[in-house]
Amino acid sequence: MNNGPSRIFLNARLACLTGSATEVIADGAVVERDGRIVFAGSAAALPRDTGTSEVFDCDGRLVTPGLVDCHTHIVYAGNRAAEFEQRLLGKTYAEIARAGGGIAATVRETRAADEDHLTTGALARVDRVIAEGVTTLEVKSGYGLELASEQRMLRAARAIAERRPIRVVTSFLGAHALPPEAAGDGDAYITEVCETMLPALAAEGLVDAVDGFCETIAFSPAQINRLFDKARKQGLPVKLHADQLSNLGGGAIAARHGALSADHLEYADAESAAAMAAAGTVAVILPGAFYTLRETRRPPVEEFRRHGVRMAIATDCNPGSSPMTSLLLAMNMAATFFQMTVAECLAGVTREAARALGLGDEIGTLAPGKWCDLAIWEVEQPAELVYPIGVNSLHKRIWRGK
Ligand code: DI6
Ligand code: FE
Repeated sequence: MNNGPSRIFLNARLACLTGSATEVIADGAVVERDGRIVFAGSAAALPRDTGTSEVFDCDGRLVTPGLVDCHTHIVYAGNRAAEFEQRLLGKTYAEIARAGGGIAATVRETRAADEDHLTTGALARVDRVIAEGVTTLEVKSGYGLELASEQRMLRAARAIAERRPIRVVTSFLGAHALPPEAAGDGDAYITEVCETMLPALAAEGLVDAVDGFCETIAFSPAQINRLFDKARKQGLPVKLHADQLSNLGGGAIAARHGALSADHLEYADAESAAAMAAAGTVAVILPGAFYTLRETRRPPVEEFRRHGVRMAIATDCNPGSSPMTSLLLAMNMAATFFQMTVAECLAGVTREAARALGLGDEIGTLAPGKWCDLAIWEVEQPAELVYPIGVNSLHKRIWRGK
């Protein structure tokens, strides 16, 4: 054992998320050494000499794993407030996209921005995410749609982790939308993504996973299959924007490639749910996009439960369909819109979100060996995190013991 500085967190009401998500240990303690948890459990079971140098009194507050926002497009330039106004006048998201707005509008602004501008813009949003107890953040590219701009986005994502105490996990989303210069040739663009962009970005260490948007207004199942075959040949995990606006069997496509997650899923069917359960593909529920687009079709949560599909919840923070940085609000929406339980909501932003990033062994629960990422809340029960609307009850956030 080494003798680095070490902390003990005492008088915690501990939600470890190792068993039932709402199980709370009333007199809990967490011992940290070198940024990792060495003990989490009832104070009565504490080893006699913990060798800790610093005591932190939680004063009976609820302590959960640091939150994990496992699906964001938080790096981008500009905003889409005007498009929001158009939608209020009756235009749909798909109509705006077909008319050159939507994702394409953010692509124009993002291509014109330098890396520092992208990082600075993202940091303003990341600070709001951090203020609500998030300790791990997934960040997608996908507003560049050509090598240099995708690269700037992913470098900006990496820069976030250099400038703030947060872990950043990147996803290369070159297959987000067809850029205008592709002149409608999706097959040729996917070839470019597979043969040029992905190898270059992966070689620079910018790609933790490969994502795609499988949709009638984006890429076909055949094109996504090509992309995922390539990604897996490069040894990269995959995840998919699936069945958000229509059912293209996206959940099953993701599962067939052993994807970490399939995300959105409003139109997913029982077949996709079964395939995802068998593959261990996490369903990432994104109520912010459902709300913003005034979607009426709900993700098949009951089907996911029946098949044993793990469910995560994320913000989908992006300038178009989910201009939201609050994971607490996302939990509240998942509960109210989709009738997800408090246990599912809390597990969805911790344990299952970690699993959706392939980090289930490192974060997401409070257990020995995991990173000591904690959120300490001014509440006593998990339900108090989920039921208020727009209330941030964070007391303190601990990232790797600090
Ligand atoms: N689905 C979404 O909800 C986001 N991307 C995607 O594939 C929307 C991105 C945007 O509108 O800018
Ligand atoms: Fe998304």
